[in-house]
Amino acid sequence: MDKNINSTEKKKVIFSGIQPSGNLTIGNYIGAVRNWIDLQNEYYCYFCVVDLHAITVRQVPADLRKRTKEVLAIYLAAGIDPEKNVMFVQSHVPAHAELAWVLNCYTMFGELSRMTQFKDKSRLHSDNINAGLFTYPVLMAADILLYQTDLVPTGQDQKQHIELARDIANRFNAVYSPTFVEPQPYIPKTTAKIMSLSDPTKKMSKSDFGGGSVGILDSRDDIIRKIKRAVTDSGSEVCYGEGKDGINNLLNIYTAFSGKTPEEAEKEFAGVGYGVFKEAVGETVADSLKEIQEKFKMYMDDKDFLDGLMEKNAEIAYSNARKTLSKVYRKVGFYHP
Ligand code: ATP
Ligand code: LTN
Repeated sequence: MDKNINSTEKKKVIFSGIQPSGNLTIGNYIGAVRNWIDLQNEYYCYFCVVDLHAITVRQVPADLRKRTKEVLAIYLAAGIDPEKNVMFVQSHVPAHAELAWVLNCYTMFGELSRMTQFKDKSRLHSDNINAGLFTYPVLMAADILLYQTDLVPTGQDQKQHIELARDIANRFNAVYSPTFVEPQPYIPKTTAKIMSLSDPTKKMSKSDFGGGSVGILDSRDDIIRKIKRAVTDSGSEVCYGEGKDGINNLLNIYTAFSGKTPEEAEKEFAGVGYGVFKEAVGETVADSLKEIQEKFKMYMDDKDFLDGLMEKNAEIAYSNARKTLSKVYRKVGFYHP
């Protein structure tokens, strides 16, 4: 692809990212990466590894470094084409942190206090409620607004942050003059929110170490074992229903990986017990992830390719981001001779 954003007919712009804060889960795959694959032909896409966001929670430096590369390799293994998309690492493009500072001054304390992810994470990390955790959504707004993004494909949990990014863009545009495109959330209706296997009322998360998460890179045995142990209710019928959070979640996982409809899945497992159903879900997930895992290994073994890709794409991203940043600096009144 010609990655010069000005050269071809103007495609709409997409931006999305994942934090290298843990092993990517099947929630990240179903809720994010897998949906990106269909978008890459129609849109000008930026797919970012958001390492600046990851340090809002304490990370082991060596693990963060390793995971940053791994997330990029997972993007590639899942089918994101490096020739068609700008795939890069957030901290390689300093414009993200620079714009975030400016936008901090156009974001209200009250707005940030209402963010549910902040409230959840403050509870989870009560010993480290740092300012970065609080202003996390402003950095995310900077990611999005820097590239004049039209659409932001994420899971449902990020909708509130994208709406805030829109409010910040509107505010800035109103104080000065049109500067930013107003981004829209892009949340496919079919995208299920995958819940934790150990507590199906909570979102499956890559920072959950309690066995509630299935990693994209987990071994076949681990996947099957974790799904076998998933918390379910005391009933025995495999069907969607109120109070059946565990089974609802497993059915969602099954339909997401098998491509079957909820009705087809219910029919397939009519009359069988939870044990047989769980076994089938585990095997389906493991089978579907096999190819990604093989490709992942291939990319991880080619360090030069990954490093070169990061470098080249960071340059492209920076050259596009710089245009917005210069505009912003000029509008707020910074003196740059
Ligand atoms: P962390 O546990 O570190 O907070 P996370 O697993 O919630 O991370 P993020 O990096 O915050 O993952 O999210 C990356 C993308 O994956 C986002 O688009 C988010 O909406 C999506 N996503 C994360 N978890 C799920 C889930 N359980 N189901 C569906 N989508 C998800
Ligand atoms: N907060 C997001 C990750 C993220 C993101 C972004 C997603 C950071 N910057 C920009 C879309 C667009 C999350 O998924 N937790």
